[in-house]
Amino acid sequence: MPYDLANYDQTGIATPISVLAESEAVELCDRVAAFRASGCEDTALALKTSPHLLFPWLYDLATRPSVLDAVEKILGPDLLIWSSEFFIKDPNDGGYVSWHQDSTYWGLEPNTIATAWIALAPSTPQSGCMRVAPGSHTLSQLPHQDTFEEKNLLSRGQEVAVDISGMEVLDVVLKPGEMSLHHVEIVHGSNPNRSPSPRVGFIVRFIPTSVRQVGGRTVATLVRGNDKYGHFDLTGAPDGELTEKAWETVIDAKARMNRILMETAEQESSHASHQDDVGGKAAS
Ligand SMILES: O=C(O)CCC(=O)C(=O)O
Repeated sequence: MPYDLANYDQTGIATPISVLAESEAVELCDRVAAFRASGCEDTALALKTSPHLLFPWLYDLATRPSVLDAVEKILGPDLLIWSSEFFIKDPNDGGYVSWHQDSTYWGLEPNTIATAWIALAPSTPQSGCMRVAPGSHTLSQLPHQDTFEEKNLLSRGQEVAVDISGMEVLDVVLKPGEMSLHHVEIVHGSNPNRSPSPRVGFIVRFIPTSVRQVGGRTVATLVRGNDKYGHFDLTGAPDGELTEKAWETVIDAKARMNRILMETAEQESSHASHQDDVGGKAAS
């Protein structure tokens, strides 16, 4: 079965989708490299914390008609960007991504959520391209464990706590300027970069305006259509590159999100200890 937009509901992945010329992607990749080499002390934070709200040229990339047209085919006409981030692996830096489902900690409902993975450099098995288990999004939410492993590029090193060795795996090979779209519940991960050049993916998380954040109110960017739900405080394009206002927006969004995630984790652990109590009482 081809992994195209027409089969996305069955496979959970659509790839490759051409969204910009290879030469433009290479130019953008050079801008990312220049920023990384600039000595700015907040480089890592900026590249990980919704950089589409910090750099007008990344906002433009995330909202290109070629990107939004493809996303609209999956999520419908009213689209928000919930977040964006870079996943960069330098040659032989050992960075990898454990098998996981994105849905695990995001607290978004329902699960009509898609990630655009836009390649700014070649993404191949040698450079550690993303790998997905097509169809695994139909398994719903699987249990995960946090490993906090140093080389894992995920913040908690989360990985699925089920044996996935029997699943079919697809290498999502992309040329610079191509993207894939994946479902929030597809099982995916990636190996380290063993090629001589960096693997650079710009990742944009899209939701329809009907999706809501459980446990609190945070920020999203309306990029197509209308928002008749009002589940998020809406932001627009950044007013310049790394401006004070742009940073304020990003830091505020990050703080709100962290608070929600912390409160959700606390509620989950108190629910679990209550269950233990109940279990203990029942057993005694
Ligand atoms: O870039 C990678 O290798 C993994 C990306 C990923 O986990 C994601 O986009 O959700």
